[in-house]
Amino acid sequence: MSEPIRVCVTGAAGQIAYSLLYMIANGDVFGREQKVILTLLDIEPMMGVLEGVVMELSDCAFTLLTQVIPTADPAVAFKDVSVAFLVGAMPRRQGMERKDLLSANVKIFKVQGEALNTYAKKDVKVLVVGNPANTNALICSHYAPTIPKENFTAMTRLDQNRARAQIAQRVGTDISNVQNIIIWGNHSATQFPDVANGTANGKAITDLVDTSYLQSEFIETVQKRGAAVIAARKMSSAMSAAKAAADHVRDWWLGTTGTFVSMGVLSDGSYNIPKDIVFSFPVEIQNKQWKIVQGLNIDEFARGKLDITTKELLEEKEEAMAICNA
Ligand code: NAX
Repeated sequence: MSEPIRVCVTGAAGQIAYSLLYMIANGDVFGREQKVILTLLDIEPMMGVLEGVVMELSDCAFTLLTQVIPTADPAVAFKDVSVAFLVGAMPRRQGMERKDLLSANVKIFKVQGEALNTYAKKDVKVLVVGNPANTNALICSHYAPTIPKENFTAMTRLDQNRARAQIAQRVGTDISNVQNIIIWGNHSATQFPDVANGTANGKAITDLVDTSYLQSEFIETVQKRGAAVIAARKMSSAMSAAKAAADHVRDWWLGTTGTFVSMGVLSDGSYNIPKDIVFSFPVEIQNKQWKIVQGLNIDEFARGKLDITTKELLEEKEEAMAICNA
């Protein structure tokens, strides 16, 4: 059994954290041999609720959970952390413009970037879940200049998992037989779920499923899945978002084997995506380092989709920077 690592979850009194904390403490993310100290950050008014979460974590009697530290102070939450799940963000309220949401959340991620820069370990791995996740990750990294830029990632794994499940159902096979579906771009309705390199039961998905479905209904179903869950549940995706966050960080920590996964990472210009936006690419991971999968074919249809999501990310970046510099 190795020394415990410090892991921070923000938005710890919220819905996603409620499922995510269980998975981390149970060994589903860092393995069954890795002890963890959990630091739980939320805002001051939520400290009472957070106390209840701490009680439940205690009552689960997790053998890998060494200590739990609830706090409203980022300096305490980020102190010496090896991994940070940045889940906490301002939810979109009725009547709120997209711009207002961006403004509120960009400010949160600026503060948290600065705090990570000061208090976290220099090799901290950061996953941003809170929306707009890609742009929040960019801002967070911008304000944490002493931490390598590749250590900031945004979550598109939920979109990948949704896409994989849709194809498994369509083909009539188990999820485990479906591989290498890619989410390109922003975690938003402009994302491009792409099966061009994907396989089901070892065969090309494009040979098994008709193109008209793949180029329309499939893409829209994945893009709008979050809204469909809200319409049915009256609350946003939480269990599936937590599972995706756990999948993302587990693969980052323990590596991938022979298949690729999608992560929002800082673009290096691969696939002609402009540099310096956080864009979801297919990646492979070894020794806790991700690498963008190279050499995949991008046809005219795909290029059109990549252009749309790129444009949105460039606009978000410009708005976010203006807010930060105001
Ligand atoms: P909840 O509203 O249940 O929880 C959010 C928690 O964050 C609250 O407890 C709130 O007090 C806390 N919080 C707010 N500001 C904070 C701050 N400055 N520091 C620390 N904590 C703070 O939302 P939940 O359903 O858990 O969703 C959290 C975020 O995930 C939202 O931004 C949501 O849009 C985003 N999502 C992102 C997904 C992705 O795939 N990237 C999918 C799921 C989810 O929609």
